[in-house]
Amino acid sequence: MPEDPPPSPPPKPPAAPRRDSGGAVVAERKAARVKPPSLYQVVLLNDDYTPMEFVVMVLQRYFQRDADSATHIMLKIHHEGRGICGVYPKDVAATKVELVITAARREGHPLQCIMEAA
Ligand code: TYC
Repeated sequence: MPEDPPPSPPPKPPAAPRRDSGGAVVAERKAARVKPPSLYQVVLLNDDYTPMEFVVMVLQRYFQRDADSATHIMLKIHHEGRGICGVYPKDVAATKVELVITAARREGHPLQCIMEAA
């Protein structure tokens, strides 16, 4: 007759709370897991009235594009109807949308700027 496997050892009691050298109980907590912020893309939409130069200026001023990159993105929007200006955490994306729309309306342009989950 084969022997039974040895019984598993009894469960260990919970560890005693740690005490510092002065005898105080030291509270320990796992570091909170911090989720990376969810990202949003800021998108410009084409229209028939906003001047190309204004869109290029917006891309340079609010999205840190150089002249070539800004022109390229503007032309893509002009031909395809929309284009991504950049991808940012939610609050940064919302601020950029607000700044772009405020600047456009101040100049009387109908430019549309939106944010979408990336
Ligand atoms: N279609 C505009 C024009 O011909 C230019 C334009 C480009 C407007 C991009 C908006 O997001 C835009 N003047």
